[in-house]
Amino acid sequence: MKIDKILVIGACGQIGTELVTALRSQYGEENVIAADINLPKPGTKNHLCLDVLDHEKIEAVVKEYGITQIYLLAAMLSANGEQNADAAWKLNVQSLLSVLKIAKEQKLDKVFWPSSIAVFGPGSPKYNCPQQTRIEPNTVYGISKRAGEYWCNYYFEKYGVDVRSIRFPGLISYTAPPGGGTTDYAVSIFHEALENQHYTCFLTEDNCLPMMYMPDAIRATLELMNVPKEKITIRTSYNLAGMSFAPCDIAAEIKKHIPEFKVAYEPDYRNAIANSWPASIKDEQARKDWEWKPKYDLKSMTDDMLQKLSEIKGMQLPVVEEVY
Ligand code: AKB
Repeated sequence: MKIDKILVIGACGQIGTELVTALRSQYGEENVIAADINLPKPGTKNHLCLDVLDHEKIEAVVKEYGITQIYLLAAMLSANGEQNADAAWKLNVQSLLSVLKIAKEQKLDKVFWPSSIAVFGPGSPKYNCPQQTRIEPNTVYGISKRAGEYWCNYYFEKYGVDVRSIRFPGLISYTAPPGGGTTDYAVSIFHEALENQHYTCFLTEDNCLPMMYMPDAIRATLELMNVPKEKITIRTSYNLAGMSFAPCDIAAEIKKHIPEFKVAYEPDYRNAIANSWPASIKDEQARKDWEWKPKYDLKSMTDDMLQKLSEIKGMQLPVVEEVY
């Protein structure tokens, strides 16, 4: 029987940190190689230092370890991308082209590559944005993700590379921080609420965005990668919905646990990026093709985030009496 050998590139990032753990429980620790440009935490097993722009090195790793699947997670997100356009384009697109080429030449079984709701632009429907619609991104990150989606489709159509992709909303997690995105506020707000009972938000209070709790995002990735090939009808990238909220909604939810919590609003350039994206997403194709269904909503995500983060920080959440 053929053994699946998995390479996760960008393993120390927000998705990678949790995905590596999930993949290791599915495939076994020895069969999942975590690779990142950053050094791992001491004691981490099966970790390689790897620059995703080093095509020869990735190819050598694939051959040496007999890799059958690659999860390519390294990317520069929307906010940082606007400040470093050339570097963002190079990192986001060249790395994908490199992996797709290796997948074709080394006949890999599968590739996973995350896209984003950032592919949508001001011309896309604001609410319940569907899979197929006007898609005209106006950020470097969004353009790179849209180009990447077409490259995935191209390698599937032309060379049969089984590459699968999800357009992730903003991701919220307590294990690793996000790095340089527009939706990062939805993670920072929890840390600041617990530590300082105050947060200054870089979006306006009503700027609503699609979001998802990391356990749902990890489950979605594993489900998509495990579904039989024939069931996949989208070879660009699947819309995926979790929940939608604005800063004032999440602030109100946190206040239920930390009544003294206050938020100030000082919108910056990231507010315009958020304005160009849909407020909510319709994911009917993912629900149809691989029976996708999110588990977490704003309330259950907030309860869990505050619980887990206060444990990590060694803090006690105040006991708030419910008023009936
Ligand atoms: C970002 O804010 O750039 C990312 C994303 C929506 O892909 N979290």
